[in-house]
Amino acid sequence: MPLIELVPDLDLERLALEHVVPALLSRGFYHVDGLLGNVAGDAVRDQVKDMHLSGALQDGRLAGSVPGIHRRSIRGDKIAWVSGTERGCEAIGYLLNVIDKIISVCASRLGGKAIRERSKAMVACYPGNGAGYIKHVDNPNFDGRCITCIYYLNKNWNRQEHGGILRIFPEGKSYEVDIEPLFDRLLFFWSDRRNPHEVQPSYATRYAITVWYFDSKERAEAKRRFQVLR
Ligand code: AKG
Repeated sequence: MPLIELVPDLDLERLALEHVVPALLSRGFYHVDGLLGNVAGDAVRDQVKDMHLSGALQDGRLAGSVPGIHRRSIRGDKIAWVSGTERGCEAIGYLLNVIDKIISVCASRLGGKAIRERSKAMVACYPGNGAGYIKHVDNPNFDGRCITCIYYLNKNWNRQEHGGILRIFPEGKSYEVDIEPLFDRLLFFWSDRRNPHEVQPSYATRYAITVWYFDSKERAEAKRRFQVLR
């Protein structure tokens, strides 16, 4: 990995305290641009591109199947799960470390949630063939996922030409929120029914990395009820 300028802990703490926590508590989502800077952002992007080009990404799976409906008309991404410690995933590991630091500062300030663990990272690529992901809720049934964090990796994205917008439909609100999947942008939102969202058809290769942070109590209960997610 090239020498990168590390994001200072103090900046991450300020980001968490001054922006992420208030926005999650009031609106339920927040995004920040320029999280890692160009050098580290490029290193993450290169690793994701390498994974894609080497064939490491596989069709994203559905929680269940609907007879007669093709998977790709529901979700058309290709994905891989990584911990960030794998060879060739060092920059992704650094990104995960940064997100973990932000969430660890937020954790005790989000109204009684106990956020101590997260999923592996889902590296995702929409290949640019018009595939997207229909409107859905990440955690509709108390599976433990509490905060969704998505880091985008796409340079020179033009929504008119490339589509690929993440549209959030905040519960009970009359407006929608459009998030462009722009390079070095990190998005946070509650994973439950407060934030239904969709990925609109994407006409250029669209990369993102997603992690889900768990509420420990809900997760423990979910593990008793369901098969473990990941
Ligand atoms: C999902 O994987 O559940 C998504 O909704 C993807 C969102 C995105 O990539 O913007």
